[in-house]
Formats: sequence, structure tokens, C-alpha cells
Amino acid sequence: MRRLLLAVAALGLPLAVVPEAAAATSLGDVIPAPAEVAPAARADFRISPVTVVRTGPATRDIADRLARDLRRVTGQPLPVTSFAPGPVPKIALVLAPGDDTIGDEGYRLRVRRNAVTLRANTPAGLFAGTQTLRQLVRDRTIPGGSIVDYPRFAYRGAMLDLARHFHTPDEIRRYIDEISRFKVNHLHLHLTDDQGWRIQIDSWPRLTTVGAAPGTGVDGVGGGFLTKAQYRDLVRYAAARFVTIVPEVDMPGHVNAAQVAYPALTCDGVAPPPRTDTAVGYSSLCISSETTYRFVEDVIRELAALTPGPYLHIGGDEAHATSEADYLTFQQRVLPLVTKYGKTAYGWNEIAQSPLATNAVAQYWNTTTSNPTVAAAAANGMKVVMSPAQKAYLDMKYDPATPLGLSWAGYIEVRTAYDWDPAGHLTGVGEESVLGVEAPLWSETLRDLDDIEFMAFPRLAAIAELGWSPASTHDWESFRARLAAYGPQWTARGVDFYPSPQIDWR
Ligand code: TNX
Repeated sequence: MRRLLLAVAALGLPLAVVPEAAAATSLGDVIPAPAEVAPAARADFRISPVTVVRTGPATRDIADRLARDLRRVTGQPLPVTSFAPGPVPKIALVLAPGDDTIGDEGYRLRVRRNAVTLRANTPAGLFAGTQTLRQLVRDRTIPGGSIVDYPRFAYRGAMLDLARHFHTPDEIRRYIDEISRFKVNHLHLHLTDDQGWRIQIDSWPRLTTVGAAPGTGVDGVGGGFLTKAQYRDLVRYAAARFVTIVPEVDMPGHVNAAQVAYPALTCDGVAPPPRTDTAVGYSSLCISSETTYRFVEDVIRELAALTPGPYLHIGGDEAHATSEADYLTFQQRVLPLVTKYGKTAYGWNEIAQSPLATNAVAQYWNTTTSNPTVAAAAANGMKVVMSPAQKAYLDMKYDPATPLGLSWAGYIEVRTAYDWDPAGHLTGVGEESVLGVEAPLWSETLRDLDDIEFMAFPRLAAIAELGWSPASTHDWESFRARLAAYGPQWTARGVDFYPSPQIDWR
């Protein structure tokens, strides 16, 4: 603010014209940036002891969650009710289908002095709107005006790696809480890798009794897995926040933990030693063995049964111990299995080599901005989720001094994470092929929730904005100002975010 006043003074303008946007609270002060914002003067809404939250029975959960959140920050009672006569000051959540502009996840927000009205076609849209509202409340006040908002891309994701170090259901829930505030709507769980297997599979029980035993994890630290009951619980918890869980079982590489548990998954039948190092690309399922496909089908069937969402991720990355011909043979068998169990196959961008991948979704993680194989598959209908490692990998260090993380794809400060266009990044993969963006967080160096938060925030906010906001709103100066304004919210919730020197934190 002081800097702005100085700038205004330098221009010789009277101080009275200091734009609204520079104030502590402004209607556009939201991450991700809304599509359209129209502030209105003298229309601020003040939350008082008599304010109510009004909604219908179908969206009671959303209203309850909003009220709980706002009570915490305003200290006001904010009862939730289905009936509030005209003059009662209210925040109304209205389900009103038929608004084509805002689609399945968008909302309209109108703030006047006596009422705040949030309208959407769907509960998902109302939930998104409540996240906007939540960010706008400061000192019990919501700035006046209106917002029309809807996402640029359908898929906005985050990924957690449970294999290198296990993360507990509590930690995963906390992460879901935080990512859903930025309208991220998918959480991809990387459930298996060379070091550990983290999901109960009834037909192959040693995957977890052996593959998730104490000491399974990088540096021999870790152990643990999600039971099916815990997994279903997470699916429900996420769904209540409009987040879809995407399960990943990585194959044909990254399977050492499975082979330790079941030596029959190797070609020579000999169990490999357990691995606690961070090397990649050394393990492969035995492509010529029918046991492999029995295993894969069992796992896919059990995982699909746990998954209400459309996507099932089958990995497919860094299969350096699988020949190219074997890789294609494997995908030719496995991609149809995902379809057989009613899911859309999702895999790392290597799956684009398979002719069957045109019905799948590929997650682009490579650091090159040209990949003819991916572009050709996209031209044939394959959808792409953009996670270029040098931009979107939350496990990369911010700079050389970052105590956690890796640096093989470079250092990623906040601006680097923000300054790219998901539909302009990869040659031949434009807006129509891009399903969305995802920010993966690999766990080789991360153990607890503080570690996760330190690497994810603030960069996850940048990736979330790229996924939601129209390209026309993309502006680093605007983003860094909104991020600075968001910092106190993380602090208040005890989120251990990285205080990037690129941001003038309040
Ligand atoms: C590469 S990215 C991997 C992971 C590692 C990650 C570390 C990808 C699809 N595979 O196995 O954990 O780098 O940044």
C-alpha cells in the first residue's frame, strides 16, 4: 500500500483516486482469479449477530461448512436456516439450474448491503462460490458487487505420493481441506512404487503385509497403508468437498515392492531385495507371464470398485527396465482392462506410445515443450493433463537453499510455477486437448504434513489458478498481491507455507 501511495504521489494524482483494488479487501481479491468481477460502491455486506445463512435441504452440508468457517473468522453465530424473511440480513445459497454461462462448477455471487446471494446450477458450483466468499471476508465485511465465475479446465488436480513415505488419512484430509479452497477438484494418490505398496488388495494380501510393513519407505522410514475402509472414507470426505480421488497403481515399472511381496511377478521367480533408495527405472513386471495379467486385473478390479470417479491411473512412467516392444504389449493388454471395469485409463505421458491411448488421458510430466508422440495421440483424441515437471512439480526445491525436495527439473520459485500457459506449453497440444492441470508432490524427501505444506504452498495456489482462471486474467503482479493477502489465512490455520521472497507478505 505504501508503495502504491508513493507511486500515486509521484504521478501527481490526488490521493482520492487510489483505486479500490489496492484496498485491503477488494471483491477481486480471490485465488483463483474469478472470470468476471464488478465491484459496487457502498454495497459492502457486514456480518452481524443477526446474519443467517439460508439454503435448501439439498445444499445444507455446503452451508454448514461455510457457516462453520465464517464463525471461526468472524465470531458471529451465523445460524443455518431454510427460511429467512425478506429483511433478515442473510447469505443465501441458491441452487438454480439452467444458467449456461456458469456450467457445472461455476457460480454467481452478488453482494449488497442487506444480502449476499450465491447462485449455481449444481452443488459443486455453490461449493466453489463458498470458497470465494470465504476468501473475501475480512473484518466481518464482504466487499459489494458481483462475480460471475466458472473454470477454464474441467480437471484441476493435486497429487500426493504415499509410496516413498506413507501419509496418514488425517494428513490426506488436511491436504484435501487446503487444496479444495483453491477449487482443485481432483486428488491423485500415487499408491504404489518401488519402496512401498499403500492400498489394501484382498486378492493379493502380501502387497500390504509385506509391501507396507514398517521400514517400507525411503531411508527405511515409513510403513503403513490405506485399508479399503479408510480409502472409502477418504473418497467420501473428498466428495463432500467436491474433490474426486484418482487412484494410481504404477506399472509396469516402479513395482519392486510388489515383487518383494510376490516373487511370481518377476520373470525368474526370485524376490528382489526391498528398496529404500530413490533410484528409478530398474523394476519391471514380467510382460510374458500370464500371472502378471491376473495380478493386474485383480488390482484394477478391486481399485475400480473403490472408485466412484471416472479415472483410474495406471502409471506407466520410467519403464526403463521394460523393452519398448514389451511396453506396448503390456499397454495393449492393460488399457482395455481399465475400460472393462468401467473406468477411463489415465497414465503418465509414456502411455501415449500405445495406439490404444487415444481413449485415455495422459499426464504430461516431461520437461521438453515438444513431444511428437503426445501431440500425435492428442490429435487422435487423447486428452492431456499438464504437469510439466519444471513448472508444476511441487517436490522441486524453490531455490538451492530449500531444505526439502529435489532439483532434477530445476528450481521452482512461485513465479516460475505461475508463469506458463497449460494450453500453450506443449507444441500441438492446445486448449481442446487439455483436460486440465495437476501439481504432483513426490515424497522422497517429505515425511510429515509440515513438509507437505511447505512444498505445496504457495505454489499449489499458482497451479490452481492456471487450471481455473481464464487466460485473460493471468497477471503476475495481480497474483502476487492476492497471494500476499492470502498469507494470513494460512497462518491462522497453522499451514506451514513457504514465505517466498517474491511476495510482499502482510
Ligand atoms: C520422476 S515424474 C518420477 C517419480 C519421482 C519424481 C521425483 C514421474 C512420472 N516419475 O518416480 O518420484 O521424478 O521428482
